[in-house]
Amino acid sequence: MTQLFSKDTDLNLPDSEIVYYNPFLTKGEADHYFEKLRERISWRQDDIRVYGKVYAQPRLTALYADNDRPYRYSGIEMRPIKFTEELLEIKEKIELKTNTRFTSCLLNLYRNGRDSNGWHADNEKELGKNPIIASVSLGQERFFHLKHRTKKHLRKKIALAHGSLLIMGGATQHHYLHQIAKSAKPMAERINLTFRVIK
Ligand SMILES: O=C(O)CCC(=O)C(=O)O
Ligand SMILES: [Mn+2]
Repeated sequence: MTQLFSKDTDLNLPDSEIVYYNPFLTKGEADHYFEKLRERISWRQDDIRVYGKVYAQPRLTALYADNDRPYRYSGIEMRPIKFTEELLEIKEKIELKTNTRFTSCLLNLYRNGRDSNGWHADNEKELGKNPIIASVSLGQERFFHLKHRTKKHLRKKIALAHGSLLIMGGATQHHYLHQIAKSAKPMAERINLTFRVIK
């Protein structure tokens, strides 16, 4: 990881390759993209199936891509919309930093502290064996929790700042789960973009 990416915080968690860049976007860029994406993305709330029960997903989502390959998780199949101008601009900045061509972006809108994203790994088979995930955060700072699947002492939580970029690569998804937990504190909206390579 440290060879791949030029600088910033390496999380130094065993069995993972995770780097946090903050800031990645300037405050002006981050404010601009938050406004544009809030307004222009086709946000939707899907039903998910967990242990046979159906729930409304606790956040809004959208899928954009440069192809029409679907993405399936939690019993949902999402079909992508063509990348918008803003997403293409952000994608290009990330590609310069990571030397990777991303095909798709899964977006999340957390409306308040009750919205969340439960423990999971980004390990769907269409992402391939050791997926690289590039995650941009805009708006309300929220904690991103990581925990090792078997070594219980390996856990970390990091506050994802407005305009930051978190990259997960290597074997991270095999060994770690991540989540955005609910919070009882008053929280404004947060937009998260996860750029992925969908095969
Ligand atoms: O909102 C975040 O920072 C994480 C999103 C996430 O893990 C996902 O969409 O798979
Ligand atoms: Mn994830």
